[in-house]
Amino acid sequence: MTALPNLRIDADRLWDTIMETARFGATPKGGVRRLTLSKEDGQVRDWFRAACEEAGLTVTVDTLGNMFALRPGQDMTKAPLGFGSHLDTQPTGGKFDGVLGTLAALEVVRTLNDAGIATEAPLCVCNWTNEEGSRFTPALMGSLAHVGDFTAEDILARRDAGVITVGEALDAIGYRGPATVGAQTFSGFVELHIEQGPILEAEGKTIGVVEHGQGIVWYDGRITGFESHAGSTPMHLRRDALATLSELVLAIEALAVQHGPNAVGTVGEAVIATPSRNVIPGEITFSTEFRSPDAGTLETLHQGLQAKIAEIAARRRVKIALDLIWRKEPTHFDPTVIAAVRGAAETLGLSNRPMISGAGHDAFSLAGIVPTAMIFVPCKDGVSHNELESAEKSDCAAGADVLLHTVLTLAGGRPA
Ligand code: HGY
Ligand code: MN
Ligand code: MN
Repeated sequence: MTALPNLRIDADRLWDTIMETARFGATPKGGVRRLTLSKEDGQVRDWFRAACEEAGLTVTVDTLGNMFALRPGQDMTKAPLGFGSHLDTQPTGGKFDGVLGTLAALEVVRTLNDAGIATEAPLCVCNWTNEEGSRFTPALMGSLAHVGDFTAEDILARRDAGVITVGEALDAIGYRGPATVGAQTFSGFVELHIEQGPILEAEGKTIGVVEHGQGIVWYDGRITGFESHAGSTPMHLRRDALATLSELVLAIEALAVQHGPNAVGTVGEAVIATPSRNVIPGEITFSTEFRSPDAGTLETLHQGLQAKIAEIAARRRVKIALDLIWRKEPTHFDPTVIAAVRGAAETLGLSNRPMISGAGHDAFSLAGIVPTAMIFVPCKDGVSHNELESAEKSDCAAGADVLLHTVLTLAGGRPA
């Protein structure tokens, strides 16, 4: 129980900020296309910086564009409590993925300011660069570099499909900041996020108390067959890269189903090198991923994929190269922070249940270095990474109230 049980965020103000930022990259279908380090990302970052400074926060930006907005505490010898999320979106993204957690953190600060409340520990509102991993790999890029999983030099040199580097993209929007990656310290980290799945809505629960996160393995693949005439090449002589990928996609799906329900597998990208309607595809690049909350299952899926690739490649007389480009072991969040989240939900009289996160989040990165946990709220039909993504205003406010009281518990808040 915090010392201020009746304190609540301003639900209208939070909702208005979510709707206001949705215009940066707004799509005709009502979604948001705001790829990391794009012009639209630069616009929302500028908006976010101005809003943080207007709330009295001191904003610093590191080499990879991670944004940290600091609110002083009464004891400045303490490391700040971090909270926030990301503002970049998928190509067919929505208004809430990442945005809710980042703007709810700003709303918490605005609420504390309005109420004249000081916290013992300083607070740090975060906007992490490239959580989505769609334009540049890996996902969770800025926060993973922050915790040391990748060097800033490695990340700066990564290229998108248009061969622009992260460094060039940062410079194009003015967000290659002066601060050293990883220099910002935290006493802990809390992230509010829409569930991006169907459980809370189906059970009529308002709050997910997230205790674990799935492990994730990402691969880049290349299939090399042989281009030849679509009309004159007999079926038994073909080395068809697209037919090979089609078989591999179904094999990946079958592996995930076989190891379900705690396993998922996806092929999200496939590019025929030189497509032509009357040429048998000779070369295809693709990406694929597996996820599971169980490390052993991830390894089984990995081995199963290797075996399938060897069998299909031999039978179809093609070459299949697969590079494991990113592996994040399953995340276990911190019991103290989990208890603070659950306690806040109970204080607020909000229905809640423990959860495992299917999606990846920056909190997965931070959990490797400081006590961390997450708060989920429902989204409509569990849909996300889709322009239809939607959430209820009341649920967004409830999640932000849980974030507020979790912060008060962890950072020690009292009337100034
Ligand atoms: O891939 C993920 O889980 C996250 O949405 N980037
Ligand atoms: Mn997200
Ligand atoms: Mn996402």
